[in-house]
Amino acid sequence: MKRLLSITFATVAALTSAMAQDKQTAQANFVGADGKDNGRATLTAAAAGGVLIELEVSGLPANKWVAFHVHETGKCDAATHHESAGKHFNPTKAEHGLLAAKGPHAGDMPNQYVGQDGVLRAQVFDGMVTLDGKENGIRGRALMIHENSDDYRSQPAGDAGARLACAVIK
Ligand SMILES: [Cu+2]
Repeated sequence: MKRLLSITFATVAALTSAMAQDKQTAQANFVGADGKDNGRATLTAAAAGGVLIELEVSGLPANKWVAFHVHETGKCDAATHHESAGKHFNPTKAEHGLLAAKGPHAGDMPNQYVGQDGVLRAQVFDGMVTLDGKENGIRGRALMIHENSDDYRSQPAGDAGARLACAVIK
């Protein structure tokens, strides 16, 4: 009995450690252009690859399509207008744009619509990224919402304008 118990504990410990290393969910808290908290996202990795991103962000321009991307650096500093987050996440060195001939960046996602209340509520699936530690993993990188829509073609970032909300993926 004693031996069985110690095996069970060892198994639980091994499983717990495996789950911590290969966590299939992540969280991200948005920081607005003014440096204040303005929303959050929950990310869930899909078994076949790709990540579902569920988000709610407030204080955005109402009745407008806005660009939504993964940027390469997980640093959201409003004092730099969130330039701290760097360029789009682009591990395959593709061109920018979901509709570009040599695109897209792994961090390119479709524009999202902000309602009358200035709140963006969306569920977006990016099939080009993961939450694991591999080359296309986005944990430790940043989600970004822009002032304007992405034209899906202009280099290097779709002419999407100012960075209004930034969230480090944890
Ligand atoms: Cu962007």
